[in-house]
Amino acid sequence: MKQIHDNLQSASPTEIRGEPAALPAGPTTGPLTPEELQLSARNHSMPLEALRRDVTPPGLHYVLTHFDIPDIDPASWHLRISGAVERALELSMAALRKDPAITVPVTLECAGNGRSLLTPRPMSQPWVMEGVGTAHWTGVPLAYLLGKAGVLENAVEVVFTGADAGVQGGVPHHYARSLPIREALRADVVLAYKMNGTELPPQHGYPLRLVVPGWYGMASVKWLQSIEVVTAPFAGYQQRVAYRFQDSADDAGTPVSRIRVRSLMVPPGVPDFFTRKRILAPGPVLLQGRAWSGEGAVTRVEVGIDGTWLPAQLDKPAGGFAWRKWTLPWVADPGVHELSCRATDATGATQPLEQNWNYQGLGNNMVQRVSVTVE
Ligand SMILES: Nc1nc2c(c(=O)[nH]1)N[C@H]1C(S)=C(S)[C@@H](COP(=O)(O)O)O[C@H]1N2
Ligand SMILES: [Mo]
Repeated sequence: MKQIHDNLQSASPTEIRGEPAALPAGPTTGPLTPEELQLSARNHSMPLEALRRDVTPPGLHYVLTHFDIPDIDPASWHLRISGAVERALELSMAALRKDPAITVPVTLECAGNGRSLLTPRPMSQPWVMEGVGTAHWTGVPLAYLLGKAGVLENAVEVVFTGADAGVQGGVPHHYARSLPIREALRADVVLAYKMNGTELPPQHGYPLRLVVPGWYGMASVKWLQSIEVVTAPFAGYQQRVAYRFQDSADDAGTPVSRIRVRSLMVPPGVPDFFTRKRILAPGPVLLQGRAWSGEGAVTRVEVGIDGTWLPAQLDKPAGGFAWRKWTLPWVADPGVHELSCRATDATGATQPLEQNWNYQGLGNNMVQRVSVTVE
């Protein structure tokens, strides 16, 4: 196992032997492919009814895993901190649990959320709109450990590498991402070993993961095994090729970082099993949902009823980067209605009515529309 990892770690794209790995085709308008179905069965979203809860239980929180979920023995596992530091560190789980801990409520959202609603549709995990969840993450502040190691003056980024490996875009690699030094030193960036007060589940990064509040999920590296302080920008696959806003395959694009403002609602009434269209009895109903943004606090949520926007009531947020509950009382009258919700954040950014297209289908935050038959 270690040998395979070491080979992957040092392999460059030109060293791939044998059959080249299948690359996904470009964006398509065709029916969902078996490969997309396979990905969407492995990587599940959060059922929208879970928006009723402030904190998402692990089994309802969305999951996105590029390769396989590693099976890590916490007794032999170590976290290595190295690179442009005064003292390299090697820490066991037992040692990390003795360090000071913080708990941070964080809304995580996959950068590809909403991808399957795009036309043409980029070929990857075909999220609809529920690739999101909010958990309380407990662990050691990253800044505390970087302080212990002593970051050198010439450091520019910190690279986080997971234990999971595979091939993406024809390139063998461990899942790895970097953060600029100033983000890595934020007080709320955490190396978490607990989710909602209990041990991290295997699919969420056991025994240790990074959580970067406010950033799209790709930054929060799971199954963390090493942290390297570097003096030049990291050029790993998940940094330089994946997670970029691009117009086309050959556009260098710009990196994806913080979560764009978004809101979702709990679809009212009951669903039709197959279509999931909503059926609701006439009369008063409390519409509710959650809104979040990684750019600044959510300042406004409006609910659209057949195209008329009404201001929703906002509850107190649970934290700087945790979603905020909104409610709006509505009296449903018989007929077919279209409900929607739209949030605005402190930067003035508002959710678009139509999605701006990009090549990898990232950063989608267009308003959700729910069709309801009142009868
Ligand atoms: N090691 C590792 N970390 C990872 C990933 C991965 O595939 N491997 N996926 C990333 C992506 S794209 C997202 S959206 C989040 C999902 O976190 P969750 O599965 O705990 O919700 O984990 C991120 N961290
Ligand atoms: Mo993601």
